[in-house]
Amino acid sequence: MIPAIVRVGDLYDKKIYFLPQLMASAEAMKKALAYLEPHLKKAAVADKGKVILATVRGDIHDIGKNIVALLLKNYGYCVIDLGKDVSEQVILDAAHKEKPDVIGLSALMTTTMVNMKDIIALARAQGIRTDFLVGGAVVTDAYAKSIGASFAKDGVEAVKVIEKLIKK
Ligand code: B12
Repeated sequence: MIPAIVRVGDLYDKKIYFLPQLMASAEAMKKALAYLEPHLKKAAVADKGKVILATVRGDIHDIGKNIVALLLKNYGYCVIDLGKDVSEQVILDAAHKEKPDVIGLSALMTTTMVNMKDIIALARAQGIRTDFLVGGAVVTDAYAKSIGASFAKDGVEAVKVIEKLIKK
């Protein structure tokens, strides 16, 4: 499904597809994920650690974040998914309240990935020392490092990185 949706993005880029096709593809992806979820092996208990996930403010792309959430749950993590287009304040309030082991942020647009930097800076200013993990098609390892976060390219890598962060 992922190569197919990436191809949709390419066709949209080339102006062969437009927003309706993009939306129809996203709907198909959501339905397919909902179909798969009950068939995936579930961890018996969510005791490996607590992870907050959110797509940053201004960004409504959540398919990738939802895949990361699904994988983390299957590997035994307690996931608090704040959803998409989430404001800095909501993320920080949740961090204070839930005291997670890791906060995962997703952004799919160059215009919204800059919000990750603000969230981390605000968190540090408020004394939140929690590790941040960032991801999303436009995010790179170099960008993550520059804002003081870890990076994972997909859900499988996210599981590995979070395991390391919690062990350290
Ligand atoms: C589907 C889609 C949509 C859907 C989103 C539906 C939804 N519920 O998510 C809809 C149709 C709503 C949409 C809207 C728009 N979109 Co759009 N969209 C896409 C598309 C085709 C696919 C994104 C996707 O789901 N990929 C599949 C998932 C599985 O991949 P992923 O998100 O990258 O996630 C993986 C990894 O990145 C990682 N990951 C993701 N999040 C996280 C988080 C953490 C913590 C970690 C560790 C890892 C991680 O793991 C995931 C699993 O492997 C992309 C093209 C592309 N190639 O990315 C454009 C794209 C992202 N969209 C784009 C644009 C411009 C828009 C619109 C502005 C269009 C418009 N004119 O209105 C709006 C944005 C509105 C907004 N404010 O957010 C551009 C962004 C350009 C840029 N570089 O900034 C892209 C790149 C298309 C393009 N080529 O121009 N879009």
